[in-house]
Amino acid sequence: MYSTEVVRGLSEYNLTGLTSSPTAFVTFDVYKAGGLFSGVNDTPFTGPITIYAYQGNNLEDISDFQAAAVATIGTFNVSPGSTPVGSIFSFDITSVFNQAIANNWNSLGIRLQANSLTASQAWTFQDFRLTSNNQTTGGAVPEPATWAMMLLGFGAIGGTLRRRSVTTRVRYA
Ligand SMILES: [Ca+2]
Repeated sequence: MYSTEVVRGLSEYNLTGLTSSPTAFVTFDVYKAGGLFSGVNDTPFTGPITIYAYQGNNLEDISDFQAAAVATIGTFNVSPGSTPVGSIFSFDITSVFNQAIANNWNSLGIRLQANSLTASQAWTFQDFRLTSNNQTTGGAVPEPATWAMMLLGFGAIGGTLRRRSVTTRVRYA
């Protein structure tokens, strides 16, 4: 279920000690057209990717994909022929950033999502950073090992759902 909305792009920013800012931007680069693992999510997706903001917890965990979005930051399009590796995307998050500060959040999450992705499609982004008040905060971008664990997590969720639906079918047969 959640694997279909995963683009390899997720970051959370520790807001501790930061104050409201006249400008704030989130920026990231294209790392790869496709996923991180050969044979798994390695087909490039073509279409729009939406950037959502959510309340983070300064940890990379599976709840990052389930957390309710509090705002839509923007949308951009990707296609293998027209989105070269190294392309830089940057979006104004000033209002969302300042709202998070006003709400005393200690973490702001940014999630890239393409709802029409199939299980074999992905894009990989890297070097997420939040820039505000001339200070740059590096995003906690998952390392490949972390992603492997998360993919196992997705598999476990799928397995649970499948088992549940099989049980239901038997009961009503
Ligand atoms: Ca998190």
